[in-house]
Amino acid sequence: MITILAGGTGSVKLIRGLASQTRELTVISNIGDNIWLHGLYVCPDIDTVIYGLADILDKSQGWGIRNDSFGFIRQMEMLGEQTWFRLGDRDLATHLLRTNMLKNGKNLSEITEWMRNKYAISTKIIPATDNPVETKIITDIGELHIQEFWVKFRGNPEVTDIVYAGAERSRVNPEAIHALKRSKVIIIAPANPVTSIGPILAIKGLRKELIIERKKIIAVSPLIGERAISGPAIKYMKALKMQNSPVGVAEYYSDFVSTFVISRTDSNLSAKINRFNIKVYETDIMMDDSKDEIRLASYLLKQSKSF
Ligand code: FO1
Repeated sequence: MITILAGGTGSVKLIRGLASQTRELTVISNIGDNIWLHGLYVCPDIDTVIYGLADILDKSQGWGIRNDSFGFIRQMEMLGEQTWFRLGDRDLATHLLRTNMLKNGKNLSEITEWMRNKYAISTKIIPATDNPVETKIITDIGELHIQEFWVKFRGNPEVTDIVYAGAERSRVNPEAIHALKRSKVIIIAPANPVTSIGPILAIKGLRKELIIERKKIIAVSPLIGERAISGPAIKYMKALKMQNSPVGVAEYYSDFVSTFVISRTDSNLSAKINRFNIKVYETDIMMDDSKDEIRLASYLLKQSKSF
């Protein structure tokens, strides 16, 4: 069994690659991006993974459903509502059903399980916690929900800090702990370390469990050189005074990661990462198409045979 800690857009490619190699895959999903909008509970990372595995994801934008229409959001705009977060019409069904189920007493794990069954997905998807945790970006214009910072303000404000509101009160999903214990290999997706993996690590009890399992944990760098493969990782890392390179990511993960996969073009960084008592593998980590996704997934599974 394999478990992967993941965010959304940056992670779904590797998840798809792994899912093509094994039916025994579990995703522990970030929940810090979740947001209440128009009375609906939106879970972008969970939905991106579900849509990605169901092959209905809009791959060009990395979120939402392919060929969706936006009649709802146009009508909301006409009515003077805030429409900076563009919910597609078909995507809306997901948020509506989820919200109704929450109101009827189901928790996020149960709802996610129901959804993946509806889409006949064999990969298990576990929210890291069923409690509310929201990533807040502290900026020069005030505290912003991560979606506000990234989508409404296009990632422009100066970032001074990042907090995971609610994490200290949250309880780790017991199923996540069970998956970590049972897995032969645990993969940290090439996701934003601060806002996709960070909120998962902040949940009480989770990091402690990862430290116990360190020997079987392999992370894939989300950076090539000093550039993120996608998204605003560098901006967040600088705000937290992390070194903005794969070395900084390796250091951030060093208490629970024993193996780190970096781009072949970053081979000059291997020795620095080794100093954190982390083994380094170098390969092509870009995933531009499904062939790349399968290639990287197979590579990770091959390297982890020795765990
Ligand atoms: N990202 C955008 O940049 N603009 C949007 O209008 C937007 C809408 C949206 C709707 C549903 C959904 O699941 C994701 C959506 N995203 C949108 C993506 C999302 O903001 C992030 O990519 C993830 O939270 C990862 O950080």
